Amino acid sequence: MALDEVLISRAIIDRYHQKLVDNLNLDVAIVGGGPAGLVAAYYLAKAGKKVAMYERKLSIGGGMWGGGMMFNEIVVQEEGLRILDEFGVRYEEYESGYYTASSIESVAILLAKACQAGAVIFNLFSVEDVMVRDDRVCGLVLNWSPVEMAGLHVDPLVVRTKYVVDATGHDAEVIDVIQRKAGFDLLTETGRIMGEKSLWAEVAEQATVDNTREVYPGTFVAGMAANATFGANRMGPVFGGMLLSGERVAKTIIGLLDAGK
Ligand code: 48F
Repeated sequence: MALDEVLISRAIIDRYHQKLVDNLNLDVAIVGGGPAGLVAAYYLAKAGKKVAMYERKLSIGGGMWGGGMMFNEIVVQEEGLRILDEFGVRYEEYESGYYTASSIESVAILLAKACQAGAVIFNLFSVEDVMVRDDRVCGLVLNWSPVEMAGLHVDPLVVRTKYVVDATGHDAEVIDVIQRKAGFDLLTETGRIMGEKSLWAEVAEQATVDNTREVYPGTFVAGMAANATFGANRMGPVFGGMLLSGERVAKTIIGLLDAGK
């Protein structure tokens, strides 16, 4: 069959344009495509919510690909296994209570399941700001990552959303913008980002789940961003807390949306 190069180009442009237009008004916008964001995207989409994810990098998966120090295996503790089971990620017991999974298989399956559940993923997008109305975040300000990387002076575009999930990892970038610009205290003990503490796996893993909450009206934190925001420890390459945090933020927001909030 003859292939028309211009038709190939038009197909890509048309389909992508449609995807952008269809996702200008969201139930939930997730910032960051690491494990916490991917799990959240899956559960939200599975519940029928309109959810889009924005990831700065070309590849989705955040810090999960690299396992621990580029050894591409992750450890998941007992509590996180039901999430691996839900997704169908294979794992093996290493010693009692410690399970390992391929970091490559984990990212690939979390991503595939999130997409197939209906989450729409925009890679190469950087969230540079938020929109705030009546002391509530109601939108994201987006630009191409290459624009950001090149330092080009190009104005952004905007999407409207009922809820935002900051799943940007250690830097809690969305909360950082809110802190700088919104002129309103965060819902933390100090009213500010409290900052991540040093590595302590056991304490950090439970804290990630406990800290998965609303930190500014309309905005939740999940994954490592939750511990950075609420002043808890980092945990290293144990991933149960990340998975459970993604589930928790999704279930909380589904409850709010279903209640018409
Ligand atoms: O860092 P990341 O994997 O976050 P996570 O889901 O998982 C943390 C673990 O990977 C690991 C750990 C495990 O125990 O501590 O670090 O909490 O993924 C965050 C993603 O957000 C993207 C970034 O490129 C990464 O892929 N990101 C960060 N800021 C922005 C962003 C932004 N402003 N706009 C778009 N994407």
